[in-house]
Amino acid sequence: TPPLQPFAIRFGDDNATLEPQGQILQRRMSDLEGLFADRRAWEQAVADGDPVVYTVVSSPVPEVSRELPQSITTIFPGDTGGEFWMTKGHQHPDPQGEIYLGLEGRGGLLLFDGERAEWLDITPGVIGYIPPGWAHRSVNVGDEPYRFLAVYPGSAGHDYGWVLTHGMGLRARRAEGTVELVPFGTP
Ligand code: M6P
Ligand code: ZN
Repeated sequence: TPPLQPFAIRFGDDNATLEPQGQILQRRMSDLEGLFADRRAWEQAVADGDPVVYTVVSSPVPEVSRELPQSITTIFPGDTGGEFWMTKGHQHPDPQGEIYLGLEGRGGLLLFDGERAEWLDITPGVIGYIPPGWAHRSVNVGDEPYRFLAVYPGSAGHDYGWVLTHGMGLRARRAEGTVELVPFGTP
């Protein structure tokens, strides 16, 4: 594929979309099997209407080598068994960095390199830096949608199996109006 030509990409209404727009991905509760600590609560949420937990709207920049794709992720507010709604989380098979820019709401960026776990608070105007080799998961810790812009190398890829095998080091739980980070437990 030849490189794209230069073009402008704009934030749409409510910072929810990118224009022009490429793919839209919707992840429902049923797509998040094995990720929440409380499997019963997860099964119940799937049975109770299988809500959309997050969406990912991408610009038309493709995920290919040398290009720099972007996407806006919106995680809706909620918790399952006390664990805040979150993305699946992934490693980059080709270890490369990524940035997340907070746009709306209150979120957290959980990072795990297999040994060390880190938590970054992400609010509008904050950039979270994801170094090469760190798995990453986003969490909505507020009561409104949490949105962030991601920018990442097109050849980085997405490895979801790594998180199922290694876990993410910590879990983010709702606790009396605040966030409690607890040890992950057995993945
Ligand atoms: C961000 C980026 C995307 C990712 C999305 C959802 O927008 O990191 O590459 O796909 O978040 O996260 P996940 O792939 O873990 O479901
Ligand atoms: Zn990534």
